[in-house]
Amino acid sequence: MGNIWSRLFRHREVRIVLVGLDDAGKTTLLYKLKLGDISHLGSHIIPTIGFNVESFAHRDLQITAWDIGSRDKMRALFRHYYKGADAVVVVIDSSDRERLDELNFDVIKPAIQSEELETATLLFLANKQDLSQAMSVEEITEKLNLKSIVHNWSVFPISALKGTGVSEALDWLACQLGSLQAKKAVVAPVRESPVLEAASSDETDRTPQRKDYCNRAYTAIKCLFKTSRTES
Ligand code: G3D
Ligand code: MG
Repeated sequence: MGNIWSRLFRHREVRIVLVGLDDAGKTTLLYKLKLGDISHLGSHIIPTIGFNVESFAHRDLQITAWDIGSRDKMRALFRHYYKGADAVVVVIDSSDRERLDELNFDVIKPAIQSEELETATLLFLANKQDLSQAMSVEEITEKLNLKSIVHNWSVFPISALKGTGVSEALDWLACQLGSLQAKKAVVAPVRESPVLEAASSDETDRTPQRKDYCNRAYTAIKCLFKTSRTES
């Protein structure tokens, strides 16, 4: 009995690898995921030499995340961390238009061509959305030609520094990796806030809220589709 109980409720362990160009925000994201509040770290996040690894729980998953140093010569080493990875998270500096080609050539192409990642899920994070010059998810999707990728993938806008968008992205990932709790969370109905409803008589005020519903609904549909495929 105890055995069945622990099999049903134990955290499933998954392994993810964070990659991207240097300065994209991988280490900032890792500590945001691990610690939640990172404001006390200030400028203590130093450029990564080698790797950082942290383990943390998200819903019913126990996630081990590897953040790999990515200065030029280190990028060739990414593939050594791919073996056994359930997912690769590509962190993108959305404010850096100049380096998208470099990102594509040095990081994305080798990842999608890697045999080790044939069945892995790819999550692209358009980081630094708090900056006014940040590219939108649509612009990044087009410029990186993400729609041509055959893996299970998605892209989310986030700010690792502020923490915005991170839990939505992680829920999508957890959902793809079989988290029952994440599936329940993304399919849960979104209630309109009475305060917002009363305050926003102007149609344009409601647009971001509607967009959020659309994103949630889209994630939910993708999750349900995934669930029915894995269960059948
Ligand atoms: P890396 O591990 O991918 O190399 P880091 O990147 O996590 O070391 O972050 C590089 C710089 O980007 C850091 O600034 C960090 O604070 C900043 N950064 C990370 N995420 C965000 C974000 O969401 N928004 C903004 N505005 N900045 C972010 P410094 O100044 O310490 O080099
Ligand atoms: Mg780093």
